[in-house]
Amino acid sequence: GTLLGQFTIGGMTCAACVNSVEGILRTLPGVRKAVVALATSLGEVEYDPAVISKDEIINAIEDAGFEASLVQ
Ligand code: 9UX
Repeated sequence: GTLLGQFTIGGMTCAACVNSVEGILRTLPGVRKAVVALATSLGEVEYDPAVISKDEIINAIEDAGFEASLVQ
């Protein structure tokens, strides 16, 4: 199955940041879809919980130099 995770992402100040975060998310194993919005600092990620966890998704965002926290 696939779950939807919503994350608040801090530190994005331009469209290139958004592309960077989306690119990182889309390379992660288990991530099926990732959409990041600059205006709301929100990222929506469809992922397979058998492959990757919410914490691993957050860690990947933070490793790239942004802040991330779980919305739900
Ligand atoms: Mo450009 Mo966006 O260095 O933070 S990618 S401002």
